[in-house]
Amino acid sequence: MNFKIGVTCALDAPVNSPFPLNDPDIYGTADFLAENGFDSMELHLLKPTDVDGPRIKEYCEKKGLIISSIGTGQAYGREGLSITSPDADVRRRAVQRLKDHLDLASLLECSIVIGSMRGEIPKDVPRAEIDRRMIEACKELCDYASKGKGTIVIEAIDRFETNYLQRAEEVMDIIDRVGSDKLGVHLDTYHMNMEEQDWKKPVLLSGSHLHHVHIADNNRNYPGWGLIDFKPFLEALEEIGYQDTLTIECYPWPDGKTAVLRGLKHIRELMGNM
Ligand code: LER
Ligand code: MN
Repeated sequence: MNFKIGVTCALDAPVNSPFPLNDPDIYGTADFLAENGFDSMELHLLKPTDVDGPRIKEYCEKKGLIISSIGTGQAYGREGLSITSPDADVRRRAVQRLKDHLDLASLLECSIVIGSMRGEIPKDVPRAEIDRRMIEACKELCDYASKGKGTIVIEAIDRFETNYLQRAEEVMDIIDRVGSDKLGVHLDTYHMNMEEQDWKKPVLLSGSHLHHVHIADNNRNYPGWGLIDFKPFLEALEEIGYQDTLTIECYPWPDGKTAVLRGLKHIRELMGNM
């Protein structure tokens, strides 16, 4: 068993974000990853113009580093951009920001993550209306993505961050209703640990639609620091023939670099023993 392993990397995210490598010098971050045996990096960006696309593409290619994905959630946290917002203008601006990220993703041949930017279900709005807005936005984004090489994944996120799309089955419902192969499932073991009932079933349910994985322990520290036995999860990934990356998304404890080095070692040991 041998999956590609990467890390979520930010430029200037808030200190306690689950982005263990958080440094404006993205090239230095790429150097660290390449020099320490990682396969990929995920770029967490407020706007795609926060990086020089052609330059980071060339730099990572030279280092043999894959850019797996673009994290987009900062636009929700810092600018309130949600594709299911009650405000049509906010929805429009959120979709446009994701289209801008898709332009970068097309250049980098990677996915964009719809995490927090899917918003949540307000008390006074029926779920069906939020689903309608989500499906409408995803259809527009998949249509836009079909003109390039970028793809889209929807992350299942736990109840303490959102009340919308917390489990694989909910994300799969949206994917089925959008009906585009540009749209996939993104699972995160930290969120799964709170919302799912089994480590294998969500993976098997997602099957060939699973295109991105974040891995962290139950306490959101690096895999190996907490209670989770990742073996059944990794076995399920192998069973579906998962080909994308396992991206470490954890708190920078005791510090970012130590965390991801320990996480890499833990996952590699598990893969080696399976
Ligand atoms: C992003 O990948 C994630 O898992 C969320 O918890 C971030 O808010
Ligand atoms: Mn995640």
